[in-house]
This record gives sequence, structure tokens and C-alpha cells, in this order.
Amino acid sequence: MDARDLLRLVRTVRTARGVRSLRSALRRRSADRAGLPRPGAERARVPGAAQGADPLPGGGVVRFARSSLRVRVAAGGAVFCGWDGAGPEPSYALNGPGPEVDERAVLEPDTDGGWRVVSERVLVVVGRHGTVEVRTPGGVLLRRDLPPRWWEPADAEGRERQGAGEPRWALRSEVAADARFFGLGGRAAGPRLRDGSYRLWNTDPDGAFVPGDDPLYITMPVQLVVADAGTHLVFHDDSWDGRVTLAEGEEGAGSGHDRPGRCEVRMDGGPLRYWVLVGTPARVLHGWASLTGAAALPPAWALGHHHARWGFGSEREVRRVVEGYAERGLPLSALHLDIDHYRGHRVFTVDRERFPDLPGLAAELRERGVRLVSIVDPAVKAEPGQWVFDSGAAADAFVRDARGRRVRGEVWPGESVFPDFTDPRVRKWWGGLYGERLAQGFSGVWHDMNEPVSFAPFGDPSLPLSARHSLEGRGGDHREAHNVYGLAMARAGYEALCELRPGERPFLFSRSGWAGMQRYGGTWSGDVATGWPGLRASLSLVLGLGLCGVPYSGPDIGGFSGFPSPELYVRWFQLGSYLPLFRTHSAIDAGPREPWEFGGEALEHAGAALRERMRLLPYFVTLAHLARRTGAPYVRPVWWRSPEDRALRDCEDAFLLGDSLLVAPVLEQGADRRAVRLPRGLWYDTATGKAHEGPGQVLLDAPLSRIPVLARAGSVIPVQRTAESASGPAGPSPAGRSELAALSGPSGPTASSGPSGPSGPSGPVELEVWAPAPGRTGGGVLVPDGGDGWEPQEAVRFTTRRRDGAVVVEQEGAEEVGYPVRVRGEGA
Ligand code: NBV
Repeated sequence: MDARDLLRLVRTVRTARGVRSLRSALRRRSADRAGLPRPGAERARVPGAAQGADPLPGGGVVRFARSSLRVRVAAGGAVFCGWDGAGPEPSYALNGPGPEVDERAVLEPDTDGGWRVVSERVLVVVGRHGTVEVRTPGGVLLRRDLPPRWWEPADAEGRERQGAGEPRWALRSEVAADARFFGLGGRAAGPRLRDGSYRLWNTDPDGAFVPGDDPLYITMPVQLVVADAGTHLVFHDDSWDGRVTLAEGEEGAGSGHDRPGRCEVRMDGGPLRYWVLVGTPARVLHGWASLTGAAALPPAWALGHHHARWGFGSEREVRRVVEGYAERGLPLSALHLDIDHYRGHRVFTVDRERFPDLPGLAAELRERGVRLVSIVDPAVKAEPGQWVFDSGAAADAFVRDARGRRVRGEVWPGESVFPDFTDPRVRKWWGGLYGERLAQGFSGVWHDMNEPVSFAPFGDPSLPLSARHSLEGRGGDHREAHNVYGLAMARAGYEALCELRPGERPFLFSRSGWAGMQRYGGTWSGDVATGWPGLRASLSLVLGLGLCGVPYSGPDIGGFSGFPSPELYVRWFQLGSYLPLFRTHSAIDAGPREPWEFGGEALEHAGAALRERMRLLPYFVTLAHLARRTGAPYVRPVWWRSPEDRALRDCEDAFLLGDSLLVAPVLEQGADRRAVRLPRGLWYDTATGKAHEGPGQVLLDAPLSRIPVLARAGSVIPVQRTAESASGPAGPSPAGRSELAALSGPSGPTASSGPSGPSGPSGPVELEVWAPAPGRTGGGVLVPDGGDGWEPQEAVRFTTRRRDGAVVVEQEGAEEVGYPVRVRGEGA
């Protein structure tokens, strides 16, 4: 027990809950003492020398003296490497059986006793002692994995002890000296992962977190490595506890030689197997989504503004907030009810004193265009006689320890038990309970506390490591199941909602998860601490998760804890309004987060951000569809299209929203200007219409009323047609907005005379076109909102160019552009 644990212990045991959590932590310790293999002597192993190889579809198996390596290249170019007989399955990350092999990939002997797998997209070179190099087809080195090492339980004579536990393993790799690392799930101190050691163990940081806190709720062994030579993603498909240690390299480090970037992955168990995907960032993320599954498509309403609070005491309080938004003309899409609407914090119950008619309230809000979203915690109060507990007990749904007793922990409802979501039978049972939420009128769910958390005054605040799990029938313990617990819970919720309400796409987001979680929904920042560092961490999390394949997320705007200043609140709100999940939320003992609680000026600026978000809703809907189809996150690092631009690789305070917008939030107190690093090409400041040429850095105004947002020249952005825009291009236009009623197609409509266009989620769509640079072309895409069902939507594509000085917009496959067009940009 370290000093921090001791402090936690003293703090907790002053309450009845504290005493219970102490008991639960002691139980956990004794369960693990009895139920885990005892640490003992270990024997180290390396593969030894290569002895031969056998070709197989997509590559082959290289046999070493003390191990073997399977290399398999898939049709899209994804490389699978599995040591010691490990195959791609079973896997919680993969969506289905894994990709087809590339039949044309061939295994050949290499010079000096090694082997190579040659394919169209990638070259894999296996050295004679077990190094594995991944190279571009032209031979440029992207990654070199050194021979792995294993440590196996051994007896005093150094012989392997069978059944004494899993071998640990470590794999060191080298990447280019100029490479930068990203990913590893949701990390507060990113998005660029600095030198250091990152644990792979989903963790509730216990209180609001700041950028120094690591790990957090979602860890993933997924790294994106960006270098001049190319981009690659590496995924070590192993859910056990582990650490990734990163050290960036240095060019010309010692006597003019480059020091390569280094990465070491050390795992406490599980298979040594990994995937490598190479290509442009867009190609790599596309490959990752093909491997792990397309992101769930949120309903359009989930792309509007959400308001939440831990501590909405009653129906009256809910109405007051909804009324507050309405009175001030502030659009609100969803309101979230936290654990305080449960009866005594019991999941799937309602406190009827404070919420006497929840279905009635939900219907009334729905009429006003506001959906209700419910928190769902996994812990079930251990209370015979209560229906959730009883039905779970009857289904034998709760996690048991090695001696077969139900694991009890301490969570919000008191002493609790935990469903084993790694059991398909339990997922089915749990999913059935969501019928109760739907009957209460909820439109979506918010999974919390699913790392899973069991309060503990010392040690890991989770289940005993020895707790038994089904792991899809294979059997195993919490060491393997912990990191996939939230993912499996999300699967249970998502599949249930699909079944219970087949006509509507589920809306689900989850605090914890693992690789592949995007199949079931999104996530959010968790309890980010109020303060300027927390604001920065919010962006880091969204960017990092996007690069791990989870495109839908966002922070608690204003921060979870404490009382933000009006300035901090406005800056957070402005950032949040450009992120996929746009939600104000705070803790029970924190200040309010309603936009009108921070004074008139803050209200005005937050209101402007809110209205701009709603105007951009068709763009957000389009980005959601594109994320599902292509794997590209809505929010992308500024280097997305130019990873070779080293200055962009190091830029962490701005992002691209889709292909068309570059958003530069203000992350510093007192700033009213900021430097913005531009990717190559022409960019318009959307506030002034002024053009700036990239690559390079510009200094832009950022008064409290707005953050700099730039539009890529030539882009077509679908937006909602507002009363102002419908009244013609001469509306209250910022300087530089096109007053020319420019051409929109060969015979297309002009800004003022076009057809009204099909409607978006809350209004008709128009196209905001940013004039292409002279001599250049551009384009954009619109995926219309097809409602909350499953109806497939066709993408509508547009191209832009200049003809005789005028801007021409064309719609692919159509005689005329079917939407009103507004052309903007300097000189348009
Ligand atoms: O359910 C209460 C909170 C919730 O508001 C928050 O968003 C979650 O991240 N929950 C954590 C549990 C309490 C944390 C102190």
C-alpha cells in the first residue's frame, strides 16, 4: 500500500460506504491470494534460429528453434503476425472471422537465412533470429520488430511449469527517427504520445482527471505511427494488462547517425499476435474499420446539443432546464438523466417520488424535440427480492470468484454484483432489461462505471483479478476480461436495442471500451477536471480515440468538477460545438452548466456556438455517414492529408473537421488571438472570408465571441438553410462573403433563386461553397439525413471549379444542383 492508497483509506473509512468498500477490497485481496497462480521462478525464451518455413495462403509459417511465426497478408494489405501458433481468432476486436487472405502474397527465402512475404501493398521480411520488418512494397522500412521474448513459469530446475499461468511477453520495435506516436485509446496528455510508459488497463482515475492522469477509462493496444516514410497502425490483439513504452527517435543523434524511435510492448499474458496496416492515414483507418467493424451511425438528433447533470433532482428540475433552453431560443436535442433518477441508485429503477411519471415526461419533452437519455451502470445491488438482482441470479449472470462465490463489490447502490458480459447468455439477459428503459420513454443509453468500478480504498478499484469469466465459453479470469468488460457491455446494450426497437438505430455511448467498441456506439471524456488543462485534455481524447477507430466522442463541456469561469466555459463550449458529442455535463457538487448561468456575454457567445452547430448539422450527419463508410473520424489531426508535413505532426491545438473545416479552439486563458498552422492549400477564415495560403502559420483573431474556423478552398459544406440565408446572399454578411450570387452549376441555381432542397433533420439543406483557388478544383459530399431508421442513404457528390472567374458547382450524375448554393470566399 503506497501513500496515495493510505490517504484514500483514511478518507474512505469514515463512512458506512467506506467501511463496505474496505471490506470489499480485503475480500478482493484474499480472493486473489487464493485464486491466482503464485508468482515463482520464470524461464526466459527467445525464438532461436530459423529452421525452415512452410508456405500457406497469404504468406506462411516460419519455424524457429523455440517458436514459430505465422505471417498472413490479407487482401486489403493488412499484415497479421502470430507467434507460438496464435491465430487472429478468437478476438474481441475483430468484426467476424477477419479479412480474406491475399492469395497472391508469396513466401520466399530471403538472403542470410531469413524469409520474406511479398505482396502488392506491403513487404514483410522475417530475419533468421525472428526480427520482423514491415516495409513498403518499394522496400522503405516502416517498422522493425526485434525477436520477442517470453517469460514462462518454471520450476527450480528451469523446466516449464505446466498450468502455472500464462507466459508474459515483450516485444521491442524500432520506427523511423522522425516518427510520431498516436493512439493507445483515450489519453489525456496527447494526442502526440510523448516519451514514457503507458499502461493498458482501463481505469477510473477516481475523481476528476487532469492531463497527467494515465491510464484512463479506455486503453487500447492500438498505435498509429506517422513518419516521412509512411503511416502505419499496429494493433497488439491482447486484452491483458500491459505497458507500452515509447521513445521518439532523433535524427543525426550520435555521430550523425539517426536514433530510431522505439516502442516496447510488455504484456502480462495473452497471445503474442499483432496486425500492421500501412498506407495513408485515410487508408489505414479504412483498413482498421474493415478489420474491427464500421462505426455505429448515431441518429441525427444525437449530433445536436445534449445537456446532462449528475443531480437533476426531479421532474420539475428537468422541466426548468428544458424551459430555460426554450425561453432563450437555444436548441436542445437531448437531456440525460444520471444515477440520481434511480431508486436508491439501483439500475433499471425509477425514483417515483421525484419522477412520478417518467414516460409522461419523456413524451412531453419529445413533443418539444428533446429526447431523454438514461445512464446505465453495470453494478446490480446485491439485494434478494429486487427484480433485477433476482432475475440475474436466476440466470446465473453474475461474476463468480475462483471458489464459485459471487463477487461482491461496492458501488453507488451499495453492495453490488456484476454481470459477466463476456457470456453471450448474460448479454442476452441483460439486454432484455433495456425494455424497461424504453418503456420509461428513453431514446438512448449512456453506459458508465464499466471499467468496471468497484470502490476500493486501496489497490485497483475493480474486480478481483482471479474473478472467473466466460470469455465466450473459453473460460478465463478478470486479467483477460477486464479490458473488454465495457466493450462486451456495449455489445449487450446495442444488440438489445436493435432487437427491442428494430425500426430505430440505437444511441449508445460508453465510458469504457476497447478496440472495436465503435461497432456499438461512442464514448465521452469521462470526468475531466474543470480548468484550462482539462480543456486541452478534452481535445486530446477525442483526437486520440478517433485515430483508434472511435469517431463519436466529446467532453463534459465546462468540465465535470468545480466551477468554470465564464471565459473557460465559453471556450469549452466553442470547442465542444465542433466535436461529435456536444454535451454539457457536471458532477453533483459542481456548478451548473446551463449557458445562461455564466452571465449575459457568455450566454450570447455560447448561443452563437450552439446556433452555428445546428447550422452545420447536415455536415455532421454527412461526417457520421462517412465515418461509418470509410473509417475516417469526423475530428482529424491537422496532418491527416499531409502526414509528411512535420510541423503539422507536432500541432496538437487544432483539428480538421471532415475534409473542409479547420477548427482552432482557444485553449489558453486570456487569449484573443492565436497562431494557426495551415496544411498546404488555400484556406478561408470563415469569419472574415480572408484567404490564407498554406503550408505555414498565420495569426488570427479569436475574440471571446468565436474561435478561428477556416474552410478549405473549393470545399462544399452542406449546412442548414436558416432564415437569414434563405433571405438571399445579401443577408447580414461578414466581410468577404460572396455578394455575387455566383454560379452554382452549368445551369444551377444561385444563392437566392435555387430550389429549396430536401430537408435535413430540422430544416432544408443548402450548400456553402468556398471558392476554389484560381486554377484549382474542389468538391464535397452530402449524405442526406434519412431519419432514425436503417434506410441506406446515397451520397450526393459535388465538384467545384472556376470558369471565367465565376465559381461553378456541379452535382455528380445530375443536370442541375439540387440544393441552393451560397458561394463564399475572398473574391468569390
Ligand atoms: O453517475 C455519476 C457520474 C457521472 O455523472 C459521470 O459522468 C461519470 O463519469 N459517474 C461518473 C459516477 C461518479 C463519479 C464520481
